[in-house]
Amino acid sequence: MSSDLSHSPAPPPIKPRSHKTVLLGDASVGKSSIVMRFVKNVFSDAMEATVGAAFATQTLDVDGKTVKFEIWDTAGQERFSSLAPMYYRGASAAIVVYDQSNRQSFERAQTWVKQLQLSGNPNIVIALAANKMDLPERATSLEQARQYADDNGLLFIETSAKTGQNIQQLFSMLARRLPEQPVQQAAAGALRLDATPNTASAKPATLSSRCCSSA
Ligand SMILES: Nc1nc2c(ncn2[C@@H]2O[C@H](COP(=O)(O)OP(=O)(O)OP(=O)(O)O)[C@@H](O)[C@H]2O)c(=O)[nH]1
Ligand SMILES: [Mg+2]
Repeated sequence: MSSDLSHSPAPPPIKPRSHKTVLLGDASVGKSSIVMRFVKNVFSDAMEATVGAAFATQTLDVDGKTVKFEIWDTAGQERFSSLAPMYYRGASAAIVVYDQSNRQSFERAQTWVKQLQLSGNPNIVIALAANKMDLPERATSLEQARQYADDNGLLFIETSAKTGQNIQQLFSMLARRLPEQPVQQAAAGALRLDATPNTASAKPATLSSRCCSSA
């Protein structure tokens, strides 16, 4: 006897994979600007320095799967550096950002990579983002940065939060490397910046003047 499946209840919607992702890097390298571009598709020449950290979420469709990023955008100023472990602890992914026109920020990025590698989370996926590619000055050659990334098992990409170049690609690249197993993390104690799914057709959300700074 054949069964009639036409009245079966619809399967529950599949929850997107959720991944705690932390941005680290020197002050003013463009961490918050990268997050703003990814989450709201906007850029400001007058971003305020982040105080402590800011939190945002964004989903992205990659290869037919929806991935949810729970993003901790840390403050790069030296006085906040001791807070960083709180934000990268238990993270699935880290984006270490430097400013291509600033040599010191590349050195600082290497310090963050070392710290992440010693942090006791061997499975963390780390991407090195060479930001401000729209600027003509190059304080660090791309070859050198790419070689450093290869030697340390990091993903590497050149980005511009200003023009938007490679910002989606940065997160897609991470999404492809992240494990299937969802990682749910609590997100208390910081400004929340929820956003609509970021697909190719998604419209940019309106800019919040308080975005990405928990001041
Ligand atoms: N030309 C150019 N400027 C950028 C880019 N990304 C950020 N900026 C500018 O760089 C400055 C610092 O950007 P933020 O995003 O605040 O940098 P941050 O890394 O979050 O800084 P902290 O919060 O202090 O750690 C701002 O004036 C931005 O407008 C970029 O891709 N190109
Ligand atoms: Mg910032």
